[in-house]
Amino acid sequence: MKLLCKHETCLLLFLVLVQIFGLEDDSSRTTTEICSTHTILPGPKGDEGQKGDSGDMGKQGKVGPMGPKGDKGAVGSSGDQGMMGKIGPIGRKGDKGLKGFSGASGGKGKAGAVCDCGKYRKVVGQLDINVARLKSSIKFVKNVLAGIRETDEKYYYIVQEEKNYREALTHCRIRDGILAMPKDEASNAVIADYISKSGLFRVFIGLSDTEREGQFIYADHTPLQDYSNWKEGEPQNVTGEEDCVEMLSTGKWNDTECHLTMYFVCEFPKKRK
Ligand SMILES: *[C@@H]1O[C@H](CO)[C@@H](O)[C@H](O)[C@H]1NC(C)=O
Ligand SMILES: *[C@@H]1O[C@H](CO)[C@@H](O)[C@H](O)[C@H]1NC(C)=O
Ligand SMILES: [Ca+2]
Ligand SMILES: [Ca+2]
Repeated sequence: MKLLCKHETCLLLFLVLVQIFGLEDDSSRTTTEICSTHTILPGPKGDEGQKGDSGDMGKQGKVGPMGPKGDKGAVGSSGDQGMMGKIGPIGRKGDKGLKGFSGASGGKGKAGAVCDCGKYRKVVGQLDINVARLKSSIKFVKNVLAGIRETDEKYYYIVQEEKNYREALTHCRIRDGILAMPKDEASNAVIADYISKSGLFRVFIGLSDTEREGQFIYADHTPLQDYSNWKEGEPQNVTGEEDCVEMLSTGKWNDTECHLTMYFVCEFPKKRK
């Protein structure tokens, strides 16, 4: 009993009893009562026991509290150089500087190469000729449109360019015409009116006695027929060089020198022969 009550088994037994009978307070008291009432008086103290073996190593202790802040350390060594930074924004435009001194004049240039321009010059020359011809043609057409006279058979046109007789002949011919040949009163009147209305005094007509003095022949090589309209006293062969004929604004004819220059009248047939 003594062993029973002092030992854990005794307590365990009482706990079992408590569980069985559901008496907490009573059972604890009962246990005490049981153990006290059944206690036997202790014996004399025993001899000191042998020294026990050293126990196992204890468990690792808990982490201690944080220690106090340490003293400030010495300045560290300088670090490596950092990478180059990004390019900054473009700055504002600076003020205009003062004008610099003018530099020394450059050296003389090298002599140019000789150009083989012969053929080009020839082409350009031909172009000039063509342009001149074209201009002449345009002027002719313009003047034709400005004023022209006609009969049933022919057109008459006064070219207002001063030419000598030969040039006048050519001028009419290259335009498929001929220096005007008044062969009757009607055509002579048309030309005369044309001259006076144009405000002119005289023009060459296609009549001359170049081949044989006194034998006047038209530009188409036909001789004077039954019509002529000489001014009184003409042809008079004054200088011996009056082989070409001009018509005055009155319609009268006068033999005159062929080298003189004046306007002239061309005629163009309406029907091609
Ligand atoms: C015209 O003059 C030339 C040169 O003086 C002369 O030879 C010719 O006989 C003259 N003709 C007439 C018809 O007078
Ligand atoms: C006729 O021709 C001659 C010679 O060119 C000239 O001297 C004379 O003035 C002319 N006559 C008229 C009326 O123009
Ligand atoms: Ca003559
Ligand atoms: Ca004359």
